[in-house]
Amino acid sequence: MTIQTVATRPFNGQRPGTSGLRKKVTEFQTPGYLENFVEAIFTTLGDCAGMTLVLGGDGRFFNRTAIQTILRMAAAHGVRKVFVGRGGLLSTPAVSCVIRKRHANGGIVLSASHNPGGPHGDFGIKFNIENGGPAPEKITEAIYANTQTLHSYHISDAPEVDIDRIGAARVEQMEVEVIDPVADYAGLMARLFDFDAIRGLFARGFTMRFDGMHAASGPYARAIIEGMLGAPAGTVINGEPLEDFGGHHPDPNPVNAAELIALMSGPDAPDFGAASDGDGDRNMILGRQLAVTPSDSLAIIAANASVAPGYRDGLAGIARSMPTSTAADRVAEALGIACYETPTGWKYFGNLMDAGLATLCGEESYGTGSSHIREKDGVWAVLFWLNILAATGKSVNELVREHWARFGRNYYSRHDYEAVEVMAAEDVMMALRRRLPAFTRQAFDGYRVALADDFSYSDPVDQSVASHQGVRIIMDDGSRIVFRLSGTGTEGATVRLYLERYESNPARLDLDTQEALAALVAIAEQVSGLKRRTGREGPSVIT
Ligand code: G16
Repeated sequence: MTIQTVATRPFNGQRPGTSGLRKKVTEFQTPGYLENFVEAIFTTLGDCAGMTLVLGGDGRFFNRTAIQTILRMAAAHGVRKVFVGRGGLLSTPAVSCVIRKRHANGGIVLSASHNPGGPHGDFGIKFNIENGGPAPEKITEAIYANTQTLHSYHISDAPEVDIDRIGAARVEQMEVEVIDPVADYAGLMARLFDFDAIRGLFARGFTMRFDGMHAASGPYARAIIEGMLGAPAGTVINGEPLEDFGGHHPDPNPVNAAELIALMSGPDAPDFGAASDGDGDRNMILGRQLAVTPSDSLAIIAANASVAPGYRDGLAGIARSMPTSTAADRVAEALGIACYETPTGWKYFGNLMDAGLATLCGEESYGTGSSHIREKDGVWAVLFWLNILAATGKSVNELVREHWARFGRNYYSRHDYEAVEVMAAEDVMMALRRRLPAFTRQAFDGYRVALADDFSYSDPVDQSVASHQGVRIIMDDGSRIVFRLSGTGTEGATVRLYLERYESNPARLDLDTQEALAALVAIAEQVSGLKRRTGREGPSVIT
């Protein structure tokens, strides 16, 4: 075994986005592309001697190849030990859990999350720091800067490590330990939630379907929900991770989890439905004929959190991303705790959780989590709902309706214009930014603008500032229109239009969401010319 120094060249476009570097698999297969980015991570880490890392991914195509490359590069950089999930599999929340539990210095997550997989799909790589969370922007920017100046990378020529068998191996001086991907995580869940109460729920005949979408969360859901909690076999569907996710888009929303939605709308619908995404960090919560919006899910979990043993002592605070609805803000107010508004990206929650300012965090993009780890967590959210259902004896529908009756309802929807021309998307944002000052106090079809700005966030812990995080138009009654460009797509640009309307009149809590938001949709078009500028007749996806 020897360590090789291989000449390389900087590649364009290796700046990490909302969540790491995501590109087409074919781009990652370009000789030196993956190696360059990994070398940049190790260069940013500096002296790696004595370091312990965690490595795993969502099992998509190229996962295994990337794992072997990264192991050989880690050895070449003097890393002391790497924990790898068996088969190269570790959900994103499990990576975070293992980093924290085993006191590792960080981890490398291989995933393009909810993006499609397979040879023509997407791949991604992300570095997490020792708190278990995504690296903050100062680190991702340093990694990017290093990708642009590297001329060589270092790699051992050692043979492949058998990652399918639990146990220890060596690459050069580096120890590799292949671990059960589920065990640490399942142990943590058992400490947070009342497993006896949930077991009782299933024993009484409660029915559920968990859609693993042929992605990373399947083995976790099977082991915990069917194995530890006694749900009947078959409760978890599509539970086998596949390299191409069975050809589907592993994004747990009503559009991409259509099979589950159809089941939950049918006459034989189970009591509870849930799904998770490619890397197991997103979640969707369903009752009979009801899809709970992620923003409502965060608010309902917050309002009922004390039923779960891990949250019995109360919440320090709640944090949500700016485009997420303000439903959680109302709960925080009722609980007398702070609610923080951050830019989109789980990395912005890390400091708040580390400083003990926020316990629960959530995003409109089907992400919910807490300070138990530093990633959002799909299976955790599902278990939290199960714990609430078991403790209250109420149905999902009852919980949601009672919540709206108490706090009012935040009608909410996201309209995505995917894969539009980059120039057209930038044009939309530039035009909006230019016109922002003119919007303030302007009246539009029954609404008056209270505030129009380009969201900027100043981190209360380290005072770092993130600007240009999305254009907000906030109305007098709290209704909001938000525009921003996605940072996770791999084709052209995606414009996201977020719409929110607050309603507290008990007679108007049961409107159709799109109808309730129609006036705001029309205003959004009037102020942005989104359809005209992108040449689209409407959004490609509405959630
Ligand atoms: C990532 C981030 C989330 C973000 C989501 C969508 O999630 O971790 O914080 O909300 O992308 O981001 P964007 O609107 O920029 O596409 P995931 O599940 O894809 O890792």
